[in-house]
Amino acid sequence: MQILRHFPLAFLFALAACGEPAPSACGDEGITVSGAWLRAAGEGQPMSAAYMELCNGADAPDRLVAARFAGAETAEIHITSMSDDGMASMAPAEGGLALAPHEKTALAPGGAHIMLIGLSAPIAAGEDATIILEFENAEPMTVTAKAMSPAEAAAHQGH
Ligand SMILES: [Cu+2]
Repeated sequence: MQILRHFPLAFLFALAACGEPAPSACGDEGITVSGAWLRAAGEGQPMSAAYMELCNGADAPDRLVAARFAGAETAEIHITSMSDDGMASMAPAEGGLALAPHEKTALAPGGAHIMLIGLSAPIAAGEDATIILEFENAEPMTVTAKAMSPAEAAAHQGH
């Protein structure tokens, strides 16, 4: 089944590139994650958000469908959108987040993020958090995200 599903896509890529293998920014090892971080959270703060870049090195589309963090009651994949009057709001991503083949998908402030809801303990800046990502096709993946203070997060967004 895998071969039948992948062959026509690989064939199309080969045609499009005149026989050259399709260039991939993601390697050929399925999904890779880079630059994972999350917002540090103080005492009594109920929520945090995690960000990262996902790259789908496979020839088939995939989806980030769920995330888990042991230090939170629940984790949701959220999309931020801007209304016509400039108000930002966020909502769970219906059906997860699409990961196009051989493309980077960024979870970043102002856009998609993993909302960590119901924190059981503060998250100190510099602390490592372990987040598990679940995909429609790929195997679950464990990611280490570094907690950043508000100042560090603001500087990080600037580059
Ligand atoms: Cu959110």
